Amino acid sequence: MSNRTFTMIKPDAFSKGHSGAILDRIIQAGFRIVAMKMIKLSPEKAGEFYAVHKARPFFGELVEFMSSGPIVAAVLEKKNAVADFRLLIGATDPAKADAGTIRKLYAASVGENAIHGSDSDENAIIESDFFFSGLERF
Ligand code: 3AN
Repeated sequence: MSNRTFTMIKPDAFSKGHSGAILDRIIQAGFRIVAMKMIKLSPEKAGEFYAVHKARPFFGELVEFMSSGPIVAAVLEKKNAVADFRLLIGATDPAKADAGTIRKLYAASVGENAIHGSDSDENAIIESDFFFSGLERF
């Protein structure tokens, strides 16, 4: 059980001004922000981040969306971080997300779903390293 996960507030939620409310929910749920930055991904960088989905039919759409505007990337710490954060954000498809989850509150569709959360401890490390270096300092 790891104690860190990685998140991005996606361009849809950022552009609608939901970043502050989403960060507040994350903090109120007991996560500590270990590192955070606002950044606009190039299509190349977005494609690299989502390389695992390259063969999926929605890959082009995903890369275009994720590079369409600023995002907030952050590393979060809490006991059982990966699983607890997936519960906090809710299902990939907001229509299937539980009441009170971040995606239920702020996401419009499966493509534009407001927030990312790592799906495993291994990916949490890979994704955190993609955006941040020197995390052991925190
Ligand atoms: P999650 O982000 O919940 O782990 P994944 O890993 O299945 O979901 O998908 C990665 C991202 O790809 C999703 N967050 C979403 O933005 C996008 N995505 C997934 N399925 C679709 C789809 N059918 N159409 C468009 N985008 C999708």
